[in-house]
Amino acid sequence: MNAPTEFARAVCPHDCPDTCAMRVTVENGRAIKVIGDPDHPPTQGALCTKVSRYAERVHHPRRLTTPLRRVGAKGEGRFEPIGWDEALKLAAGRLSEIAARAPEAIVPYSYAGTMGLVQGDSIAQRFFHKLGASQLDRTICAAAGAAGLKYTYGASLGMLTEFFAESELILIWGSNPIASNLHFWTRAQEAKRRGARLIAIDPYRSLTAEKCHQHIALKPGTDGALALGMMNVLITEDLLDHAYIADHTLGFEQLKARALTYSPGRVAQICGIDEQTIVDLARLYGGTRKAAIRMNYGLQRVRGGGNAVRAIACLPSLTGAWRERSGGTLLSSSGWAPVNTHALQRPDLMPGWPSRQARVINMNAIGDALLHPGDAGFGPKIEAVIVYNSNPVAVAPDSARVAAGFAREDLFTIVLEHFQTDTADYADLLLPATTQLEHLDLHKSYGHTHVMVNLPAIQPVGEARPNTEIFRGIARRMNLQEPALFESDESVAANAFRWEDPVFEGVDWESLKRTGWAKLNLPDAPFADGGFRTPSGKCEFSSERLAQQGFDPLPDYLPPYESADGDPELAARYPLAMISPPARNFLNSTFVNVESLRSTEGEPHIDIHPSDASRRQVLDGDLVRIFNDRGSMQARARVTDKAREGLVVGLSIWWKKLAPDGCNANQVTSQALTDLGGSATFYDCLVEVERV
Ligand SMILES: Nc1nc2c(c(=O)[nH]1)N[C@H]1C(S)=C(S)[C@@H](COP(=O)(O)OP(=O)(O)OC[C@H]3O[C@@H](n4cnc5c(=O)[nH]c(N)nc54)[C@H](O)[C@@H]3O)O[C@H]1N2
Ligand SMILES: Nc1nc2c(c(=O)[nH]1)N[C@H]1C(S)=C(S)[C@@H](COP(=O)(O)OP(=O)(O)OC[C@H]3O[C@@H](n4cnc5c(=O)[nH]c(N)nc54)[C@H](O)[C@@H]3O)O[C@H]1N2
Ligand code: SF4
Ligand SMILES: [Mo]
Repeated sequence: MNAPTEFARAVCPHDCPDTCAMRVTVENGRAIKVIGDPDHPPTQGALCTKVSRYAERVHHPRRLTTPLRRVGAKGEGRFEPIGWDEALKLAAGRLSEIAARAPEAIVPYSYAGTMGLVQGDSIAQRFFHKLGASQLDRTICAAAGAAGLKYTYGASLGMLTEFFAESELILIWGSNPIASNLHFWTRAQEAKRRGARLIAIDPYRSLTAEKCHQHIALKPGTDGALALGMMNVLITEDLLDHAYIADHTLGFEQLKARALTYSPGRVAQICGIDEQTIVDLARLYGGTRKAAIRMNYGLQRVRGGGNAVRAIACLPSLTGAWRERSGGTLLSSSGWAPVNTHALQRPDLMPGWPSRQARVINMNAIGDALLHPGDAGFGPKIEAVIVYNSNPVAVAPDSARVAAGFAREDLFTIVLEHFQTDTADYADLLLPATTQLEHLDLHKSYGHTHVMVNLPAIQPVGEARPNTEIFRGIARRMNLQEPALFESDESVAANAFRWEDPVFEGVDWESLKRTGWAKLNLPDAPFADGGFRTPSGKCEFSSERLAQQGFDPLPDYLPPYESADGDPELAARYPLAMISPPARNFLNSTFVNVESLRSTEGEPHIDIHPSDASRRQVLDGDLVRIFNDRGSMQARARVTDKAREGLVVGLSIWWKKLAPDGCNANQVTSQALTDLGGSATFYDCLVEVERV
C-alpha cells in the first residue's frame, strides 16, 4: 500500500534573484513533484521550467550516493566507492598534515550552488577560519556591481520589485529577465499592459529585448558611457529635480563637470549607436515621473563594470525618480535583510584575528593561483582545494589554466557535489552532498524582500550528507576543539539574522519556521526622503571613500580591456567581441546534465551577425571554431542579426564534457578583473571565428 502523500514547503536554492517558494509532493519518501507556491507573493505559483524539473534532478540516476576515491588519472573521472569513515579519515589526514605546516596552502572554492545561508557559508567558513586556511574572495558574479552600489547608495539596496508593475517606463539594462529573472518579467508585463514603455539596453537581442518596445543594442562594456551621455542631456536640458539633488545627493557639481565631457556625439561613437537614440532616451527618462531601471549583472562583467553600475545608479537621484515607489533602480535587494555575518561565519576563529588575516585568493584567478609555484608575494603554493557549491572547471574564466591547475598531481582536491561535474572529475575525494529537498536552510533574496525557510522534504538520497555535516565530520576527525564547528544546522539558522532589527517586526526563527516566509518591513519608496546608507547618508555622486583608496571619486567610462579602444593591436587580431550569458534552460552549469533540459538547448551555439558571418564564409548551421590566444571552442553557428555586428553570443554554461569538443565558452574568457570589486570579466573578451 502506498504511504500517504505529503506536501512540504521548500525554497529554490539557486543563484537567481527570484528565490521562489516551492511546494514538494512526496510519495513513499520520494519527491515526485515540485510546484511554485501560489500563496507566496513573489512566486505567484510559478516556477521556471528548469526548477519545475527539480524532482528529476534530485532522483537522477547519476546522483552521487556514496563517497568516492579517485582511481584513474586526474580529470579522467574514474573512482571507487568508499565508506564515509574512510573518506573523512583520508580528508582529515591530508588536511591536518598541511595545516600543521602551511595552513594557507589550503584553499576553499565555493560559490552559489545553493544560496542558503546555512549550506552556503556557515560551518564551512568557520572550519577554514579555524584552520587559518586561505580565504576566498567570492567575486565571480556580482562584486563589481555590488561595489558600484556600495559607493553610491551605501549597500545593495533598491526598489521593491512589486512596484515595477506601476512604472511608466522601465529600462531593462544588462538583464534578460525572461531567462534569468522570470518573476520580475511578470511585473514588467503587468506594467506594459497598463501602458508602460519597456526599453532593453543590451548588445544582444535577447528573448527579453525581442519583447520590449525598443532595443538599444550598444557595444558590450560601454554602459558607463551611455549613462554619462544621458546625464549630459538631463543636465543641459535641465531635466533635473533640483530639490532632490540639493537635499539627498553629494557631489553634483563635480558629476556635472564629468557628464558635460560626455556629449551625445562622443557617446554615440563609444557605444556604436545613434546620437539621437541617446538624446531621446534621456528626454524620455527625464520626462517620466515613474521611471524605473532594472539593472542586472550582465552589464558589469567587463573592465568598467563597477563604474557603469555607479553611473546608472546616479540617474534616479538626478531626476528625483526615487520620490515614487515605482521609480528608482534595482540591481540587488540583498542588503535589506540583516544577516549576522559574524555569527554565521565567525571570522574571529582565524588565528591572530583581527590584527592578522589569512591570505585571500580571488576566485576569478583560480587558474593562475593553482599554477603559482609560491613565493614571498603570493605566499605558499596551494596544496589542497576543497570545492563545494561550485563547478570551477566549467564556470571559472580561462578554463585551460583552471583545468591545468586542478590536474596538478601534487594537489589534493576534495569536491562536495550532487553530480560528477567537470570539476568532480579532478577530485581525489568526491563526497555526496544533499540537495535542497534533503536539508534545512534559511534564505534571503537578491530580487525580492522576503526571508524564507527551507525544511527537509525527504531523507537524504543514498549516503548524501549536508555540506555542514561533511565539514563537521572532517573537523571531528581532525580533532579540532571548537564548539562553533559542531553547532547544529537548526541552531546556525536560528542565529543567522539580527532578529532584533525593526525590519523583522514580530518575526523570529520559530515563527518563520511555521509560516515559511516573511516580508521584511520596509518603506515602499526606500529613498523618497534620502536615507542612503553611505557615510554621508546621501546618494554619493562623488565618493570620498573611493578617493581615499586612490580611485576616481566620480563614475567614469573605462573602455573594455579587450576592445578597439582598450587594445587596438589585440582588436586587429581578434575583431569580434564575445559574450556568453546564461541559457534559459540552464542555471550556470547546473541542470546541463538533466537530459530534458539539455535536449531543449540542443548543442552549443554561437549567434553571429550576417555580415560578420559572410566575411568568414560561415553559413547558418556550420560548425565553427571560436578562438583567441587563451584557447578555443566549437559551436554551431546561427547566423542572425540578434547579435549586433562585431558581436558573437554563445549562451552558456555548458558542461565541458557534455559538449561535442569537450570545451565551453570559458576556454576563451580571461582572468582579468573589474575596475571595482575584483569581479570577473566574462564579457570582456575578443575572439575570432572560423569554419571548422
Ligand atoms: N535561466 C537562467 N537564469 C539565471 C542564470 C542562468 O544561468 N540561467 N544565472 C543566474 C545568475 S548566477 C545570475 S548572476 C543572473 C544573471 O542574469 P543577468 O543578470 O540577467 O545577467 P546576464 O544573463 O549575464 O546578462 C543579461 C543580459 O546582459 C547582456 N549583456 C552582456 N554584456 C552586456 C553589456 O556590456 N552591457 C549590457 N547593457 N548588457 C550586456 C546579455 O546579452 C544578456 O542578455 O541570472 C541568474 N538566473
Ligand atoms: N562564460 C561564462 N561563465 C560564467 C558566467 C557567464 O555568464 N559566462 N556566469 C558566472 C556567474 S554569474 C556565476 S554566479 C558563476 C556560477 O558558478 P557556480 O556557482 O559554480 O554555479 P554552478 O555552475 O551552478 O555550480 C554550482 C554547483 O554546486 C552544486 N551544488 C548545489 N547545491 C549544492 C549543495 O547544497 N552542496 C554542494 N556541495 N553542492 C551543491 C551543483 O550541483 C553545481 O554543480 O559562473 C560564472 N561563469
Ligand atoms: S531558478 Fe529562479 S525562477 Fe526558477 S524556481 Fe528558482 S528562484 Fe524561481
Ligand atoms: Mo551569477
